[in-house]
Amino acid sequence: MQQPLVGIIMGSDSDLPIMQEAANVLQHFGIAYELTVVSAHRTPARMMQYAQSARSRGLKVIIAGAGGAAHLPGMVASLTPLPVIGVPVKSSNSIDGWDSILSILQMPNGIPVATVALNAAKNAGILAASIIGSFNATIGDQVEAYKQEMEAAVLGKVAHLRQ
Ligand code: RP5
Repeated sequence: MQQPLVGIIMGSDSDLPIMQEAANVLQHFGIAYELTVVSAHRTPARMMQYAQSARSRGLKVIIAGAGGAAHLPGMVASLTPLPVIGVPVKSSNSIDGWDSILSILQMPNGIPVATVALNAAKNAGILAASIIGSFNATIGDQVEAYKQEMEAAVLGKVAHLRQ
C-alpha cells in the first residue's frame, strides 16, 4: 500500500457525495490519499490529533470540506504547516451555501485556507495534484497533460463553430 500524500477530511458523512469527487481526481492522477470524517464541532479532539500528526505521517496536502458554520478547514490550517484546501459544502440547512463559503474563505491574516468554489471538490483534487506536482515531476507532467487535454477538447468544439 502506498503512503497517502493527501488527506481528505470532511465534517460529516453527509459531505461524502461531494467530497468523493476530490478522491476521484486523485485516483485519476494515481496519487495515494486517505479519506475520513473529522468534525471540528463534534470530534474536536480527533481534529486536533489528525491535524497535528498529518505532517509527520507523510501527508503533503489536506483537503477539508465542511458545511454550515464550517470551521474545519480553518481550524486544521491553524494546527498544521501543511497547505489546506477548503471545500465549502452546501449542506441541507444552509443559507444557499454562503455560510459555508464565508466561514472557509474569510480567514484572518496568518492562517490561509485555499478556498475553492461551492461544492467544488473536483477542483480541490486538481489543486492538490498541482501542489504535489510542484515537487513530483511525474505528477506535474500528468497535471500538464490534463490541462492540454482540456484545451484540445475546447478547441475541438470551437473548430465546429463559425469564426
Ligand atoms: C457540518 O455540518 C458538516 O460538514 C455538514 O456539511 C453539515 C451537516 O452535517 P450533518 O448534520 O449532516 O452531519 O459539520
